[in-house]
Amino acid sequence: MKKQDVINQILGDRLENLANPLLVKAFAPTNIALCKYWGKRDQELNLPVTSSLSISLGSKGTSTELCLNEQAQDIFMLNGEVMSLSSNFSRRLESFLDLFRGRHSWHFRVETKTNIPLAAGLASSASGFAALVLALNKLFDWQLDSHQLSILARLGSGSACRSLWPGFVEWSKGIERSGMDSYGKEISAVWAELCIGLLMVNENEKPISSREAMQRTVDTNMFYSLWPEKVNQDLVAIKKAIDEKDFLLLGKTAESNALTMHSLMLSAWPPIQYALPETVAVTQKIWALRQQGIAVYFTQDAGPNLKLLFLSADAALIQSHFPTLEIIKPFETSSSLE
Ligand code: 2P0
Repeated sequence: MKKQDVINQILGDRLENLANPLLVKAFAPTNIALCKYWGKRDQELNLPVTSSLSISLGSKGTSTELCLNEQAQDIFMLNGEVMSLSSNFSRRLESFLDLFRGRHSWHFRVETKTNIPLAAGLASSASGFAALVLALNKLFDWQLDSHQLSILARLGSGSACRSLWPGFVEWSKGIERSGMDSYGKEISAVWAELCIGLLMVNENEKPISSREAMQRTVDTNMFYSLWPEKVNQDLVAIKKAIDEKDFLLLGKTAESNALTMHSLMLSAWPPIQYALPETVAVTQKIWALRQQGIAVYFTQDAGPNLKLLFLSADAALIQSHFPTLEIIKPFETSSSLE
């Protein structure tokens, strides 16, 4: 099945809606997976092999302004700069927008502002596609529900389907070939004491995209067949931890899940290693702090940077050990997804 078939199924006649003449705006938070999405059962539709579970980072994310462009080409801006149409950023946006041009062949002006480092494994494409879908929904007045919006966001980037809500979100893998049952769902839980610390090790663009890295893992690693069962167990543990506010269970499970994902990449061929020497040094420091009885854990995505997990009672102590740490309290900011 092609992306356009899914769009047609969701939007039907609404694909021909006239666009709102005004500028519309939308915000979506970035999300960090506590149980990772790593591997697809359908590359065209970004359908995952397993479910995954994330936490959104409050006001950290992407704000997008969208309007029609009168000229016969798109204009893309990122953090105030006009992007070349041949850049990777523009090409990904353009091909996504191709799905929504309808018989009017609309062209768009998209102004994206993000307050997270791009391409540094901080899920900027997730909040970017989620914000764009929210903006399109407003521009064309589609009035889609959140699950339909989540499916559209997934077509841009898999993890984007988890970026439509604050707090914890589970992306159910679904079993249908169309992916109509593969979307994010909010988990209604508040954990005010939970902190995420962003520890930037390196802001350079990653050497290999997560899209390519996950496919290579699936294609070349015989141990990948064990990953779905690992995820099943971790999802149960993380949901229990959220339910019972059991931080040690949450931290241990999230860290183990991330380390398993990275060890699968290391044993793919050619091997993939996102960690830099500084990343390794920080993970060892975290393990040493735990030996001293300090409850701090980490997770790592497709990049060298780490996200630390700890509770607010330990925030000052953790900050003293990692002076450059940016601390986010996901449940403190009421992030508006207008
Ligand atoms: C996640 N990551 O669950 C995992 C963990 C990175 C590491 O989802 O190909 O940009 O667009 O569906 O969503 C990053 O992959 O990949 C990602 P596509 P995506 O957050």
